[in-house]
Amino acid sequence: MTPAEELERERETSVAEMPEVEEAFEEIEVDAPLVGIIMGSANDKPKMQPAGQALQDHGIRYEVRVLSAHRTPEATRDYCLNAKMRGLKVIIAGAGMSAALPGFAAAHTELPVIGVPIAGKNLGGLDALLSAAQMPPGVPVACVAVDGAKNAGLLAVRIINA
Ligand code: RP5
Repeated sequence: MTPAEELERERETSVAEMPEVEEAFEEIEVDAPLVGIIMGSANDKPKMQPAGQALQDHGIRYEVRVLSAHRTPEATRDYCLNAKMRGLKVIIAGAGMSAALPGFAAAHTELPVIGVPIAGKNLGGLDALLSAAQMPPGVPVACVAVDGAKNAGLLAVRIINA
């Protein structure tokens, strides 16, 4: 067999094997998270916990990160830029005061972002509500109720199962 014929035979063999390889990959259980829950402060955890609970109740894998638009802007930007490539389908972003995390996240990803306004000491969460709900046109943020993390989780479930 000439070298050219050998090459051609190798090529045919590898092409013929591809469907089997693909099938084998499909069978591999990949437990990568589908939802990223991010929040501006570790102090937000108790109020964001119902989002994780709702996802868990529906068998949706998620991860949790403390990331802030103003305290850790570079880490937050990198997380959002890489989120889709890492296999995430939805980002849930919780923040108190007018911290801008949901809009900041939406500016750095094509994924759907669900904002959770968290009530702080002043203004009853109106500051956070407006910073998420009143995003200027072009950068969408879905916004649930103040302290509405449970609905954020349930909405993420619906988006993933749509
Ligand atoms: C926001 O500022 C956080 O989301 C938090 O709700 C608020 C206050 O943060 P801490 O001072 O409690 O860390 O960025």
